[in-house]
Amino acid sequence: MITKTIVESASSELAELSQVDVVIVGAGPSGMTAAKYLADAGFRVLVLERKLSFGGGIGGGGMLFHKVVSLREAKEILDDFGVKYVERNGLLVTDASELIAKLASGAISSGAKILLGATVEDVVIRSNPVRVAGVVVQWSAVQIAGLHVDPLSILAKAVVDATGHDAAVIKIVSRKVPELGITPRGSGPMNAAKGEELVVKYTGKVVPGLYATGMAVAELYGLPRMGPIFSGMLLSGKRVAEVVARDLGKS
Ligand code: 48F
Repeated sequence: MITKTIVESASSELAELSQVDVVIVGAGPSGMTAAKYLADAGFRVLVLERKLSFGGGIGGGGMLFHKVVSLREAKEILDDFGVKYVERNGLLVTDASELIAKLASGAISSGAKILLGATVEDVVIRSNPVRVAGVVVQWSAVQIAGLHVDPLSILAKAVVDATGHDAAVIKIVSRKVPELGITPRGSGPMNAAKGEELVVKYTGKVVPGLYATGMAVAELYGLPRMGPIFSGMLLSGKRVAEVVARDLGKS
């Protein structure tokens, strides 16, 4: 009965999730922030995360210290997710574990689905005009084992690369669809203030159907890395949600 219940529940839900409004690749800070705001705006949102846990780089914080910091500009987002913070030296200080838990909880409570252990290894492309129309997903366990198992695809009106320094989706599109003209530059050297500002400014549409948020934006445009400060990731996640919502016809 246990197996029957799991298989029945999962397969009926996976069938529904084979076509959604927005696929977000990566359950780090930018991806989970984007997921909540898009779900709040009424979109069907699926987050695909390669690991068996969410949070991305938050858990590692700054050299494994358990506190992470944000600029005051991210206060409203922390409040929206119910994350507690104290102010110190002009920065908002939160516990890394609380930030991870509440970003995920906020996204899920707003209606986003997060699938763990699912690696995006390719994209679906449609022509006339050429656009990204979905992602190809493989169970991470199959990929790690190096087994030859055909993957499944998920169609979406918008795909958001929230894979951090990997910029995984951007790199796939750059390599496989050269006519879309994407050339990721790799992130630049550390400059926290500039990096925080520019990552939000450059967040948005990359090519038709594909959007970037978080450190994937820095990797694409060669923006400075900013180290263990997370406001840029949260603000970038909110920003990409606004851009996608506008492009898909809700704001
Ligand atoms: O790296 P990550 O936390 O990305 P982010 O939201 O935030 C970056 C910060 O953590 C930090 C920083 C802040 O100042 O510099 O680096 O931009 O989260 C990315 C998530 O994407 C997953 C990965 O496991 C991580 O949880 N991921 C990466 N590639 C894939 C993927 C893939 N191909 N398929 C699915 N998930």
